[in-house]
Amino acid sequence: KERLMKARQRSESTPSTPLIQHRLWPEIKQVSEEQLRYALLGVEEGVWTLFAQEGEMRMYKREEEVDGMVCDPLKAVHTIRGVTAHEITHYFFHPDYRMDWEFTVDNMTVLERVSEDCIVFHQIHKRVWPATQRDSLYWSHIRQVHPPPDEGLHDSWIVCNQSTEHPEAPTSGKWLRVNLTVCMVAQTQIVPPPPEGELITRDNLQCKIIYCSVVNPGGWAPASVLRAVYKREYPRFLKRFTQYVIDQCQDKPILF
Ligand code: 6CM
Repeated sequence: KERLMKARQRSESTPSTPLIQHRLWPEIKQVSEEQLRYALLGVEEGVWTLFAQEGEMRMYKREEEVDGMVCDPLKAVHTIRGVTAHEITHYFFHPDYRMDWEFTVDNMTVLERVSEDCIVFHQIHKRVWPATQRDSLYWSHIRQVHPPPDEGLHDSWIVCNQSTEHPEAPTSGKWLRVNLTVCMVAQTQIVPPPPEGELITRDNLQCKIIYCSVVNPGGWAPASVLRAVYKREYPRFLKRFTQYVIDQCQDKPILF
């Protein structure tokens, strides 16, 4: 039974064939694996500063500037109940739901559907006065984490977003293009386990979430305004997004 389960997990975490054959695959593989390692590293004291905390949610940042532009790495950890890692990453990845929870975006376009597990997006972000409006162009990849997770975890999934280029959306004079590296790692725990012989219900699900982001604003933006916007918007985003997934899932069968 154990061997069968391992084989199933191995095949589920294999990227799709169209993705492996795509020009972006070597980069997607390398960045996603690197992001997963980075997300799981934790938040070392003295390196990361806690800037927001509410319930189980903790948000940390490191203040960093590149060529005078604020590029503060952000790491957030959260635990929610009643949903699985697959459900969390499914709603984060799929374009159908993006505009339901993503309030910092004015417009989203799917530029290329590479495969069921990879999409190239173009987004126009809401303008923040007095700065120029920004856009972003990135590939987004979803996968179950392989090898299977540690003891105590049922399964783990990741979505990784990374800036890229695409002939259908060259940079224009209209927007400044941000450069982003974002990942969301989610891990299902069965807590408390159901009584012997009973099926798992949503009352037995707990999901640990790690969200990491590094955004280069791509051109001049006042540092104090940018940091104030991030301090307000990132906690808003994570609270809104996780509540959205809980609401979407409550009356649906569990998606493992
Ligand atoms: O990860 C998040 N959303 C994903 C889907 O949209 C995706 C997008 C990341 C965008 C990252 C932020 C771009 C910020 C652009 C505005 C810069 C304003 C500069 C002017 C300031 C004076 O990964 C959730 C992103 C939540 C962001 C708060």
